[in-house]
Amino acid sequence: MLRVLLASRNVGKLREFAALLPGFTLVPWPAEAPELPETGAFFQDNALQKAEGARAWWLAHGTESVDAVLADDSGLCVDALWGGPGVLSARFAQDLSSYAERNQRLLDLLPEGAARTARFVCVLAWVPLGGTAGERCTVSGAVEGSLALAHRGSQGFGYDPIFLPEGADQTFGELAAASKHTLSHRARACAALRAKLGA
Ligand code: ITT
Repeated sequence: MLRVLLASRNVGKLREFAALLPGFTLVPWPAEAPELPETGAFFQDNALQKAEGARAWWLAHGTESVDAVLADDSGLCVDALWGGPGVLSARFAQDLSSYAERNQRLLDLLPEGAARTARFVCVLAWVPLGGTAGERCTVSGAVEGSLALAHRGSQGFGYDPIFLPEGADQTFGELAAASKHTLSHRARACAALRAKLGA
């Protein structure tokens, strides 16, 4: 079984990876490890930057052997906001202390009558440390949908309570995790990664 260092501090993502990558042993990013920079303009740049940063740190300080590093850069892209907050999703409305407030601010930014279409995007970067873990690569997944009129549900994390996946009448915040995993951006990216690795 491949041992994979997960270069993320987002506990919502970590919980999802545990469900979405059952054939891998996941090693969490240690509490004492540094914050990983993400200064790129695109999800792909940031995913690779986080994975390479984690790989370099692990080679110098890692306490156990891992076969590869996996990093995730993701976000919510709203058409009426020119794709924002997009790559800046983790940094949007940082002056507010809860996601309920940040979600409300995002809904309030939509001009009246504007299209509510949006999508979640996830790019995964895979960087091997050993010879058995395949090639360095990136894969992506997306799910189309729209913004709900108000925050609904307490499942998931982040922007889940305001995102209605296409064809559904429940937000990701109302859907059980197992249902989110049948169609989410992260589930699709994980499926692409497994296909690429033959795992
Ligand atoms: P790491 O870099 O440590 O992985 P992060 O939270 O900073 O954690 P990102 O830079 O990729 O991660 O930011 C993505 C943000 O987009 C994240 O903080 C959430 O607010 C949001 N997001 C991504 N996937 C999501 C999902 O499945 N459900 C809800 N919100 C999501």
